[in-house]
Amino acid sequence: MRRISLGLVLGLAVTVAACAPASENIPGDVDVAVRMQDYKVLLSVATAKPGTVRFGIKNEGGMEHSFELIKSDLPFDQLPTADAKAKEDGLIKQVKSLPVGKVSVVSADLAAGKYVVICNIAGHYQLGMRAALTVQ
Ligand SMILES: [Cu+2]
Repeated sequence: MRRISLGLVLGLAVTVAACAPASENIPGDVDVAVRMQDYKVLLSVATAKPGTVRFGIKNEGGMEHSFELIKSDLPFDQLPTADAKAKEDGLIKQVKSLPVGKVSVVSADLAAGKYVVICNIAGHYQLGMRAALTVQ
């Protein structure tokens, strides 16, 4: 009886571990590490050099997020919105869906200027998922 219980407990523990989302790491050699949280966007740097910029984006939150890189001279928290989303004028790069715990690496060829990094899942931009990036 005792053995059966122990087996059951171990079986459950293995099942729980298997169901937990795998957490990936942002590669160390990216130019900008982007950490998506509920509801924040944290950038490892505020500026990047013109040219090819590699972004390593991790969803550290507890729900689906997305990544959008938008070129805009507007303040990062004042992009126009419609239907609970930021308008995507100036969109340069996007990762439409970033599951919990996952990392996505994207490159963009960027000219000097002002950019905004956001999550554009409905409501998330307004809740604070936005950050400014200057290329110079
Ligand atoms: Cu989001």
